[in-house]
Amino acid sequence: MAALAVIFTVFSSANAFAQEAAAAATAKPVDMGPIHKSALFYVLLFLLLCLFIAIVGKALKVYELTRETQGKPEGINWDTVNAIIFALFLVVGLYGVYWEYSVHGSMISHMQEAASEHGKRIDEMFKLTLIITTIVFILTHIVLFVFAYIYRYSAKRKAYYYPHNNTIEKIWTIVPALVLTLLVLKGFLTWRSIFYKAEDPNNRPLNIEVVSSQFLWDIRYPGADAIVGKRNYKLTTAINGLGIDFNDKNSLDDLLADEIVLPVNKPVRFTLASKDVIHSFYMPHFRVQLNTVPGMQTYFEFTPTVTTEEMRTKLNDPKFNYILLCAKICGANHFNMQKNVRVVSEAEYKEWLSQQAPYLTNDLRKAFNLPVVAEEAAPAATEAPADTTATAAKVELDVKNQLALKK
Ligand SMILES: [Cu+2]
Repeated sequence: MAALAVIFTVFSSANAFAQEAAAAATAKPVDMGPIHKSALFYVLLFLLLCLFIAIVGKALKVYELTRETQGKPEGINWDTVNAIIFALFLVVGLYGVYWEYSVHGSMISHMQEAASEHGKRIDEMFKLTLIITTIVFILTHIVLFVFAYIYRYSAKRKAYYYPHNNTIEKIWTIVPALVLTLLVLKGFLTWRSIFYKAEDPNNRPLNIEVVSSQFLWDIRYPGADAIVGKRNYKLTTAINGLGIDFNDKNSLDDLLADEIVLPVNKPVRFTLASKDVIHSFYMPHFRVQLNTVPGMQTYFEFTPTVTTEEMRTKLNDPKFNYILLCAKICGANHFNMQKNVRVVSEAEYKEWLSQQAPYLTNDLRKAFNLPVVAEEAAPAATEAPADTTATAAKVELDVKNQLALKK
């Protein structure tokens, strides 16, 4: 009864925590509610099963001890019982593998086809590795459990003394080494083909800088010069959150964006950096993932091949959107660290880009001793930064509120 009480206490407090977490989450990309509940339900079921087995075990122990005190021979042959459990475990386990592949395996095809050039190669690697490891997993487990069943203890049989065999040692060293070498080599070549390709002078990549911080992504697009200017963390101030160096001419026309918009079939090169801890730049539909590391820059270049509209038609889902997520648990609001990604035609991209706000405001011009621009000269430009600053301030406030809620 005490054990049951403990189980129920754990269950109810964990459930309360799940509800609290759900309430704290303002933006819920995936509804985790039912999954939490069912996982806890199965944990509870498992603990009850353990309790049941323990009770049966005790009862059997009493039965054995009674027979012993009465001078009768052993009632249950535990070697045979264990051997049968091993065999059953194999059958149930193999069925579990089959079930897992047939039910959850379909999630691989639910994860939409790669929407980038290199993504297909990543998927090939994934499938090849999965096929090889599945075959090895099934064969080794059949051998493991079948041997445990066949060679269980028997009083009629004497164990054969077999201390060493060089041939077997060679086979089980060389075969896995060969298979692993092939997998690693293929992985290495795939990685190389993604990262070290000759640049096409007629189709130079679009440069975009993404800076991560707890719990935001800051996106900077280059202006007409197609180059994103330098950053220097020492220049970080209240009005220059990214520490952009406006002494670098390339920075002057840089633009601040609230979402990532990419022209289709054009290579794009992301320069990644981090302001605080390690985050991970993850765009699952494009098979792109790379850490953003404080103190250094990382790069990922790829070519998106399917527009958002095309993907919506393909999936028959008018609400579908590509997404950028943080794939490194980086703190309390890690789950909320995401951005919308849109892949559009070249014309739509240019139209969108022309509406983005310049990073350089008059306040920043003063700070860097640059000539201040008259207000009426660029009405859109002066209006927009104020707006984005307000949005940024609001997001920051939201995050603080959420942190306060947690406490
Ligand atoms: Cu993060």
